[in-house]
Amino acid sequence: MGTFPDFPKSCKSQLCAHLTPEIYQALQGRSTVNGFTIDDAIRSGVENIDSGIGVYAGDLESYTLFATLFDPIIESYHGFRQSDTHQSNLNPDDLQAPNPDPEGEYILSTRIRVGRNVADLPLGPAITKAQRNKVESEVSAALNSLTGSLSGSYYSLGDMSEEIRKQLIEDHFLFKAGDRFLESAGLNRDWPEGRGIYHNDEKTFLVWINEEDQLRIISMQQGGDILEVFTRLTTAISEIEKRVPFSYSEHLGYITSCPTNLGTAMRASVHIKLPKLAADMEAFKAITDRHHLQIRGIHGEHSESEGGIYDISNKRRLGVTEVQCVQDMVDGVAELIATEKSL
Ligand code: ADP
Ligand code: ILO
Repeated sequence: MGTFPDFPKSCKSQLCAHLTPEIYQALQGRSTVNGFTIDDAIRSGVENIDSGIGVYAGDLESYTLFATLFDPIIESYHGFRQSDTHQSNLNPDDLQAPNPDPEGEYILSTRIRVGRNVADLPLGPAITKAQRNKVESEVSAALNSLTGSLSGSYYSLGDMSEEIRKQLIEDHFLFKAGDRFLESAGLNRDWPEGRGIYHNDEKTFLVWINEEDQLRIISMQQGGDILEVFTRLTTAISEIEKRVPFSYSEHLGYITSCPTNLGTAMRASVHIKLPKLAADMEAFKAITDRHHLQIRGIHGEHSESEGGIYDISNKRRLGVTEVQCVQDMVDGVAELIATEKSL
């Protein structure tokens, strides 16, 4: 039996806001079919007091077995209640996305990714080494059967030279190693075995295997043609879904290990240069808040901006469709560019 965590007063995570001694006590002794417990679910937030969220799921069952903790966190982060249902719309025809920067003055690149996990398997925090290796071999084989502009090659992390690995990270194509939030969640076990990246020659279509989620499907390219990036992504998703069954729930949409990614599991972002707006972070934030957008640095989550360049992406992922996620980003980016121009 674990003991109730001793959170410092400064802790601002969703975990410390919602985990009470009563809830913790009631969840003690429970274990999912994959052996995942409440102590496993909260370890990342307990070991990383600066977490924003602080919990991970070990499998689909975690979301119901530990619902007294997960539901209020999901409601608080996504504004999505137990009685709500999620709806998916991956139809590019429904997106209104003329290039917000046709002259190429502000947007350096556009990237849209979704997380996916394989149906009826544990998620990364609870997966065994053998299961993870099987995901790698089956998913990479499925990807290797893609044709046309999606055809490419799979590169396993264990076989990759240090030089190529560093270059791929520097160029924003590959995940970093050693994330302490993932480490505490058990997501880095047996590293680097079972992990890798698939990509086409142009590196406009990429799939990460066995990082935070079993698949991260990514479409990206230089400039601001967001519709082209979304269209490539949706084509890829439907081709992969013909070959790999994804974990999906009517209530929570696509199932991911971190509750922030549930639903669409989509993050649509641009790298955008806004030096004037950046001098007035209050005005900058007022626009991003209005359009439900998040500001990140250019080397991903928990990184800083460099040279007035920011990563701007949708914050909403659950209870909104994929089209709406991208629309939030398109509309917000158009307003950010108009404001930057006026300054
Ligand atoms: P994720 O989007 O997968 O949740 P991160 O925020 O860590 O995770 O970003 C992963 C990588 O993708 C980082 O190298 C980041 O710089 C890169 N990236 C994100 N958005 C863009 C973009 N619009 N253009 C180029 N690279 C991007
Ligand atoms: N567990 C971390 C990260 C949460 C959201 N980001 C990702 C990558 N899922 C935290 O609680 O801050």
